[in-house]
Amino acid sequence: MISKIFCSAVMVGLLSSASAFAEEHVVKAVITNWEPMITYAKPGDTIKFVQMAGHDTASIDGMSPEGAAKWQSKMGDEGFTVTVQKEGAYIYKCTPHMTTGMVAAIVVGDGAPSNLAALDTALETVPLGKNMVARTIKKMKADLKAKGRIQ
Ligand SMILES: [Cu+2]
Repeated sequence: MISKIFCSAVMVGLLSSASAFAEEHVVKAVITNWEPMITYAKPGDTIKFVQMAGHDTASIDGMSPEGAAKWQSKMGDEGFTVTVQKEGAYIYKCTPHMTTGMVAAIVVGDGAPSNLAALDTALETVPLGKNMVARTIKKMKADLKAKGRIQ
């Protein structure tokens, strides 16, 4: 009886710790695209960027959930890793190839990302490669719709 209660307490402890089940998601730089274009993750998961010769990875201002940390890798930083803690949608770029479409998305958490409206607002202030950011948001929304996560 005592050991059963103890085991239950341990299980609750494990389940409440996001890092205990954190996953690593690999995103590849392929020519001037990110593969996959949309990565689905849970809070606490990591995103690892590979095949980075000639590329960097950087968050875009206003294109992450409220309070999320920004990131900016060095060029060619093989295996650069971002840990996503906040739920919502993140749109990121490769700086040299942003205007040719090297823009992608990370969706963290379940259901509808809470910052979709904020992304649309921030889009107006993107100085370069705005059409490519818009294209990525559109594809992400279509994918979320197909998954039944947004209307
Ligand atoms: Cu690139």
